[in-house]
Amino acid sequence: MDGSPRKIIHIDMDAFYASVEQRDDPALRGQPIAVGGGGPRGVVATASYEARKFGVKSAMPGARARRLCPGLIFVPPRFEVYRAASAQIRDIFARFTDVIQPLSLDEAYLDVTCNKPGIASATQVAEEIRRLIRAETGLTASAGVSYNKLIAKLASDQNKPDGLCVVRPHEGAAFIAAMPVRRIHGVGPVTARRMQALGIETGADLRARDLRFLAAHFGSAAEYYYRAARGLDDRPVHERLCRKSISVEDTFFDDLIAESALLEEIERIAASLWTRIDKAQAWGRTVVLKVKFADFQIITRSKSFATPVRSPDLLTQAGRDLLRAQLPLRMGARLLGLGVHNLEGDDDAGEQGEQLALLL
Ligand code: DCP
Ligand code: MG
Repeated sequence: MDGSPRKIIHIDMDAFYASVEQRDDPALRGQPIAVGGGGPRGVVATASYEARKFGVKSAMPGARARRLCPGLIFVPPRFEVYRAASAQIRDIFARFTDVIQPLSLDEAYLDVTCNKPGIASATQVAEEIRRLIRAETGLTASAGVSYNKLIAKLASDQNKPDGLCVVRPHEGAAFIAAMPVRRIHGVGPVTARRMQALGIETGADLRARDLRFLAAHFGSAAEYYYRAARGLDDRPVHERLCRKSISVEDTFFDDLIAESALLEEIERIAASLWTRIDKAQAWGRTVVLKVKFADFQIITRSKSFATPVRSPDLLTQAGRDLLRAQLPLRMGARLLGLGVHNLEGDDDAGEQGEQLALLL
């Protein structure tokens, strides 16, 4: 550290897809809406704040959402419109800095330590960006302003929607102490459950454990958690790395051997993978299954298609087929994973890849 803290902003659009739909159709304004499939197998991509009051949220099956909120209006997604809005906000970011790291269509980190207009206050930069986003896109964004990525991202969520939250260097440690650990970037659902089993629920609980304890339980991630618990994070804001694959995996408390349990698990993993694929708007041609056995041996099996996999059903089917080909397993599985590789660019994302000639 050279003594002068960085100035990092995390910007995240509010109820992004839903806000775009409400912007473009006045009849939807003030209404509980869900963007996504309303059919029997559909999933909610996002919900308007009016619908969230009923408990409707991202990744929820459409049927459940309808039960929670009987008046819910389902709107089919229009990805090309979301991409256009995303390009507009990125254009606004670029007026302030070139050090931009988009995380998805609606979210990015910006390092504004040195910014193009030469504005000294990062808070002022964030307010200016929010103002321009509203003026040019008709949408609202929330911003977190802090001295690192970890805290800026947590902060942008703090006063949503249309909110701003600033966490200064001397406030960072206390801010993290109050956070549930599952909200800390890098603590996935599996790690969060393991931490919970160890009595670690909040940042303060995490901070109370020493590095040796964390290393014994979390291996190479221990140092990151140790520093995060103290509000420290040196990760630089960088341009999006070219993503090679997207995957989801889950480690089980008890090894799984029953075929029904394995198939049920792979379906759950496929659903969660689809959520990520959809959010990243990145589709791949190759579906890869990973199995880690009780003896830690890992196998991967893949299946490639002529065109990218663009439906959750096809993804689930491919996962199931890959797994079925391995059944019965020679011993219990301690981990299952599913991923897609051979990703394409966003360019022809609108086209539906229905002709799925099997190559392999
Ligand atoms: N998205 C999705 N499936 C998910 C999560 C998100 O398709 N499981 C899409 C729809 C969202 C967009 O990505 O509009 C941005 O995701 P966010 O998590 O930022 O959620 P929102 O912008 O919708 O709401 P918030 O106001 O909480 O940021
Ligand atoms: Mg958002």
